[in-house]
Amino acid sequence: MGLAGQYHVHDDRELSLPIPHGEFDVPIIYGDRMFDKTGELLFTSDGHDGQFGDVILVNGVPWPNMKVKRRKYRFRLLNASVSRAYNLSLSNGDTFAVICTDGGLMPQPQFVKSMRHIMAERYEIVIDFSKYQPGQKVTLKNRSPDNNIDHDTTGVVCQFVVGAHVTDPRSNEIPQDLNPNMNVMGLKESDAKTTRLMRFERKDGHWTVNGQTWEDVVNSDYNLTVANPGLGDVEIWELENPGGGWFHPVHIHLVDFKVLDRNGRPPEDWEKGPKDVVYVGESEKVRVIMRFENQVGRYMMHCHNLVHEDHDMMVQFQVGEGGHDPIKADPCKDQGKMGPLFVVPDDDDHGGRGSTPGGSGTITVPAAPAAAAAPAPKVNVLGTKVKKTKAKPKRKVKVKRKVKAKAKHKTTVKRKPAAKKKSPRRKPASSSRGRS
Ligand SMILES: [Cu+2]
Repeated sequence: MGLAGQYHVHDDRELSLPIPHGEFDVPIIYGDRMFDKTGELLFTSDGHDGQFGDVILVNGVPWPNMKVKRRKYRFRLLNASVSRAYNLSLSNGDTFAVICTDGGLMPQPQFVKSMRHIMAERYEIVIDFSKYQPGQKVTLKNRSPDNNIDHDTTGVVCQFVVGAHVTDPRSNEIPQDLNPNMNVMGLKESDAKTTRLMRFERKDGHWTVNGQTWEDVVNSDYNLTVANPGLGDVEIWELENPGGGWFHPVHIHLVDFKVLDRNGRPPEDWEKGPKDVVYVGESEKVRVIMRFENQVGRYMMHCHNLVHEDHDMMVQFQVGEGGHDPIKADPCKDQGKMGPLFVVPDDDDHGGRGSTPGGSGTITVPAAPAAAAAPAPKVNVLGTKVKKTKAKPKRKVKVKRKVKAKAKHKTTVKRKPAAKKKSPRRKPASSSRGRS
């Protein structure tokens, strides 16, 4: 399920802005999880499509309340879900400001009523609670974007309870100009030397990028690459998802990029800042522009749906010539002395080898041969049914997993695809950096 944290990077520009700082600058790491009746985490990847839990944890707490003062607050949002995308809005329908994207402050703030937030994206938003009365409650809601499995508990993220008025006017503004550094955001199409197509596609049960998987990279002794831009080159990459019932959060390492357009339309308002993860929805082609600077060497690009990524939707590109070998430059030492990283529990109630996630359907996971006698466990979890916002035919997904030493089972899942919805929009020098 991974660990998630935030490093906050400040610079003089950001510290000089009158935006909320200190106690009014609050990290929010949130995501969905699934638990059994004993509170153990559960995991099932739904035929390698993804993991969709029914409990929303915010900084480790399910659906918390936060007392806020009547002033502006800045929230550093990180979606740490394995597979879930959110469409965030305030319960009263009010506008909030987006001031920062993955790579730092946007040039100008963007005022939105809602915004899509996919896995690993970082945004900083400012909510003005001075508009509300003491005691008033404001909920951060989630209207689910396409291709999620929803539960009737996943429509709410957390709640704010407004407290006393504050008289100190410092760090309580949203300036019109946030970031004069236009290194990334100043790039123009005409700066690009090369345009490359990167196709994110499921082929024969494998998650691939231009037909490649990370297994292919490993089998090439880490020499296989999808691109080799020269150091300092500007390139446009067309990130394409031909469809199939899923979206891909595409994450490019090393550089920040600017989103040029999505199927020819301008980027959403909240995407108008330096980024390194971008939503590529069904049947979408998203064009991004970037300069390959600072380092030579091999860097990764992958889908940030961790289930897609772990089933090999990851490739690498080489910038310039040479550079440190990411695999061999500093090999792990004394491996022979290391114990196992973790021990897989024998207890079927806790193993996550099969469950009924949120009551969303029946998942039958025949056990691996060695444990053939053990029936698939039935586990009660919090939450209830899958809820669909628009009637669509049920889709039966039947996936034969790739035979690997570790996973030798077949999963059959009935699930409904998510309803189509339009997502709304948003725009910042420093930020919450948290690449993986
Ligand atoms: Cu993906």
